Amino acid sequence: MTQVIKTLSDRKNDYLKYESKEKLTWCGGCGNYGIQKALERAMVIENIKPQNAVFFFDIGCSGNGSDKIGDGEVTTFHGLHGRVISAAAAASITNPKMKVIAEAGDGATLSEGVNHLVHGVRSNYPMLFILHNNENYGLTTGQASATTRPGFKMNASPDGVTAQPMNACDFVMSLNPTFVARTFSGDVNHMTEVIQAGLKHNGFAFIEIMQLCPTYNKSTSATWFWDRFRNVRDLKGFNPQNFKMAREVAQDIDKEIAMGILYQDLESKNYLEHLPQRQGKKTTLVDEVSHVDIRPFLKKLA
Ligand SMILES: Cc1ncc(C[n+]2csc(CCOP(=O)(O)OP(=O)(O)O)c2C)c(N)n1
Ligand code: SF4
Ligand SMILES: [Mg+2]
Repeated sequence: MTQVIKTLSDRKNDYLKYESKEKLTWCGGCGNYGIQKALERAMVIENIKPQNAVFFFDIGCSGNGSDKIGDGEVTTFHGLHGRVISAAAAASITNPKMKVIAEAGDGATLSEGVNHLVHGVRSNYPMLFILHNNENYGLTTGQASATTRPGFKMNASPDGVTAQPMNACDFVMSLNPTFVARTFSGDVNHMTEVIQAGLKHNGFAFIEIMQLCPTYNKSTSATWFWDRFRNVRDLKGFNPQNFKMAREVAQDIDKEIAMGILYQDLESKNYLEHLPQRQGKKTTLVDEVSHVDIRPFLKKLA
């Protein structure tokens, strides 16, 4: 912790580049404030300069972080609902020299865009993905999402939700992932640590952040989460390289919720490293496209 503070104060100018002068419009107590702070911190500690990164945001309260990071020097892309992974994946494979970070809510990730999550994970694109799981559709005022717990009374389901909730980490683990982690928006230090690990991972790093939404999700409060969280470091014999063990601890999202790096394949090869046609290439697809002479094609069209 002392080291983190020292690193941040030594790199104050780098840190300020990630800070925004825009007015933050999330509700009081919203978990998005902490998530944004942790991400900015992790970028600075990992020494990733704004010009070497690109941030992709989905639609929703989480997506509204798009104009709340950096002041002109940070590149952000605010896409369509549920489509953030496909846009970010394209960037990650066309220019792997850039650090690609994508963020989305539980609605976008596990309903509208669940297909993109599936293929993002199994393709192992070189990117960090952060799921803001506030267990509801926040921006559209508190409808139930795929992670809302049964019985919870939400706007548009006033008698209580009846469908079973998805467990995001367990779902991702069914897709042969190479990095799965879970953390909590109320713990900036823990989030920073987990995001740092995700930024260093070679492949699709999936991080679920259990996010507080005091406005619409009153059932899972900070106290509710704190009573249940168990840091995997405190679990006897836990080894994040043991997939079976990881899947087992990821299962419970009710009584004891495991947080930390649940699984990481330290030998992971990303999507591009598996592609025969990219072997031995020193250039990126972006470099190569910029060198293609399209004049002959244009002449044909003339
Ligand atoms: C395809 C599509 N469907 C629905 C919407 C309307 N919409 C905008 S934000 C939102 C809820 C977002 O919920 P979530 O993804 O969980 O993000 P949160 O606001 O909770 O951070 C919905 C349904 C939309 N913009 N596009
Ligand atoms: S509705 Fe919930 S997620 Fe959206 S800004 Fe307010 S507290 Fe945050
Ligand atoms: Mg949500």
